[in-house]
Amino acid sequence: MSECCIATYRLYDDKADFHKKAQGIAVGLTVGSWTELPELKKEHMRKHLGQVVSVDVHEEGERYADIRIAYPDINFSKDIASLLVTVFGKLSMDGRIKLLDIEFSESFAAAFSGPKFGIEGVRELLGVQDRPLLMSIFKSVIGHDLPELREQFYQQALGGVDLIKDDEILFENPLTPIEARVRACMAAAEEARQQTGQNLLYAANLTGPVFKLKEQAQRAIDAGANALLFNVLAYGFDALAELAADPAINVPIAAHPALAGAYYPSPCHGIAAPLLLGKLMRLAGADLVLFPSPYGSVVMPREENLAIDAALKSPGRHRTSFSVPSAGIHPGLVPAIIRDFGQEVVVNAGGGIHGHPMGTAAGGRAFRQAIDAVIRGVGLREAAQEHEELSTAIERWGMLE
Ligand code: 1AE
Repeated sequence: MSECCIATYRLYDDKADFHKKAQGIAVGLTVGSWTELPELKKEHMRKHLGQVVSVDVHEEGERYADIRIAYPDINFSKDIASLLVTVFGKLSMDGRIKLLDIEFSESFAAAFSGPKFGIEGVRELLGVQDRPLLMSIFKSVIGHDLPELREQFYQQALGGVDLIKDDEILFENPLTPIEARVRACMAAAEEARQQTGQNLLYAANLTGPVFKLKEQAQRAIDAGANALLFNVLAYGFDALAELAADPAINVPIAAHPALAGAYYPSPCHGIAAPLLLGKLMRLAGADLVLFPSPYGSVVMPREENLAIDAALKSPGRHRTSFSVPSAGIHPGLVPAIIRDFGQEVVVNAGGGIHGHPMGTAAGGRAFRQAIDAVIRGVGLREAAQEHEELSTAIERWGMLE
């Protein structure tokens, strides 16, 4: 058989013949009909025909089957839209079925350049090798003018964060258009660097009409942006892939998971999180991928988090991407984050930094103190005895023991 991408589905049904269903999908999503074709036509269509690879039926509890189907590469072009429409286009609306995984063929994967920087490249840009990174999120961005955003940025930078990202809901607006915002924030970054000695990446939110994204990215980069934030699922994976493959867009891209909840949480519909936020994000070229953690305000089960992390970091053709477990993160969660994700992780917080009772800069310092304590093998409570910022954060938000 020629090169194929293999899709795995979980299909729920009380009484269906799953083998027959699988055959129906393999034929229906490729040549459309098979048995009715005359022999000559069959021969001609054979190279396009989907093949059932396996059917694994589970009868205990709710009845379901995990079905694997191979789709010949010659049926679709080498872009993520064609692949997804082939394997789960109409099928996504046809009963209780969830797309769990796709194994990309060698030549399909080879059509994508993947992350331009990856974990290694981002670390190199920052000059930080020996600890998890810390990212902070602008909070309260709408309605603020440039001096207000600049001050907010400066305070975050003073706290010792490695990356600062725009809030994903900050779009082009007359008060803080992207070029002016980037100039103001990068000037604040330089001012803070004089005090902290620390490099910093600012991920400006890339927004606007889809066909103008590259132009917009270029303007941000020309203004000094050294990273970008991108709402990948709103624009589509191929928009990210185009940006990541463009040599002129020579900065890391952080993928925001906005809209992901419309795809992954149901057990019997949608696209599984490890595929959506792991495999596909890495293939499309995200250097950093945000997703809800198991412990914060918006949560995702721990096993799904770990499977995303594995998809982003496992050895493979493309550079690895940073996991950025997010939403409701505070310093008391740092031990759990490092336990689950190891050192190759970005600790990311908005409210957990700006909401610190001693202010935004202290919020950043509390996180850095927590990270340093965990790396040194010191308990947070013990470290908190030496650091007022950390002890105040633990008093405010507690800690996961
Ligand atoms: C899963 C995305 C998290 C995010 O974008 C965000 O803004 C989090 O903010 P906090 O840390 O919950 O305030």
